[in-house]
Amino acid sequence: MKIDILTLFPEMFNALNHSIIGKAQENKLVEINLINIRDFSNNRHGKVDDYVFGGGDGMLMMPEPLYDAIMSIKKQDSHVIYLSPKGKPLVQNTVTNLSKLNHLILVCGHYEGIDERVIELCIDEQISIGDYVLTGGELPAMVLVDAISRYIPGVLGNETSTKEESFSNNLLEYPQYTRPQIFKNLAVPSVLISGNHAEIKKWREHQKVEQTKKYRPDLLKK
Ligand code: 4GT
Repeated sequence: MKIDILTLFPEMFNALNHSIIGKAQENKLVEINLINIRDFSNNRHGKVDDYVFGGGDGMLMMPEPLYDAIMSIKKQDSHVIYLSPKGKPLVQNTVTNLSKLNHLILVCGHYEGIDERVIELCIDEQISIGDYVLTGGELPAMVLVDAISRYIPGVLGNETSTKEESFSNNLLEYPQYTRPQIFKNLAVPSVLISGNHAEIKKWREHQKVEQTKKYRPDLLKK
């Protein structure tokens, strides 16, 4: 998968050069391409923002550089996403669907956001990562890249499955333990060291429901 990210702050995305997503890039499983919107400014000072018509605080990203930046990379099979608090709240099902696409273009707003006409002309879908406001769309874009990359074959070791994890079938994961068997007087549930794989499977399925009841009862109603 190729992901083009349009931003005024490409350096923020250095976070994606580490750990699992960093490895995925090295292995060419996901190609992340950062585009600085300022490079598309027609102004000799590199101006990319302007005052908001009608008044109000803050600056808005100008339409021209952003439009030109998007159009310079947009192809037939591109899916253009604007990260925005107005977007559809991101859920695991959206993540898996997006992971099947060939080319994503992620548009990151900053300041007060972008001119509405760019949304009208260029954006296929708006996505929000939750009901709160941030200073820019960069962190949401990174959240999306991370969540999607996990579903690209080869990104997670084949020992790590995305089939049995939290939110698949709207259930949370069962609790997990490693050594030592007793830690601060707390023992690992005995079934897990019984060697009885059928019992372990049964226990884990039961725990998924218990964990969901305890932490996210709202998921059980879905
Ligand atoms: C929150 C989210 C988001 C922002 C979210 C345009 C300028 C939007 C600042 C940006 N805040 N973007 N995508 N909840 N702020 O996803």
